[in-house]
Amino acid sequence: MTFKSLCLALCLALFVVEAHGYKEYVAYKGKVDFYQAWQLCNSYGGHLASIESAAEQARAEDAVRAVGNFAVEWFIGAIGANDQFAWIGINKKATYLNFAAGEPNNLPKGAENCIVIGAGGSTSKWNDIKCDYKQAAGYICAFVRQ
Ligand SMILES: [Ca+2]
Repeated sequence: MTFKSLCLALCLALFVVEAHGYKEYVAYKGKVDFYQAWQLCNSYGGHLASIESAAEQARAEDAVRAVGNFAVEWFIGAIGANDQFAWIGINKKATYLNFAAGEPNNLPKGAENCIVIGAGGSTSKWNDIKCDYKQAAGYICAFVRQ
């Protein structure tokens, strides 16, 4: 194997690991809005949680159960409107969605551009909510492990 092809193989391997890093989720209590939650997760070395599969949803739920429950809301890291959302921490369109029945309703009209897990009947499903909402119990950060 030439040096060039070895280097290419290593770079590709690193890219694959980076692209498919395992996310560890941690929920933090704190009555902060979306923007503060986003900054806090960044300051901890993670990102306000992106959830891209049912498996990741299950791990995010476990993180909440470690410190609280779903009778209250927990911010996760998507912004958007109606059913079009993007994960800000990883710059990806949200394709896995887990909204509660009747959500996202974006009410009052056009005002709900962030997402929380919880509330509304103690479900772990999602609800779109105002980004400056300050009554959430906390927020969930994701830490990508290599
Ligand atoms: Ca809503």
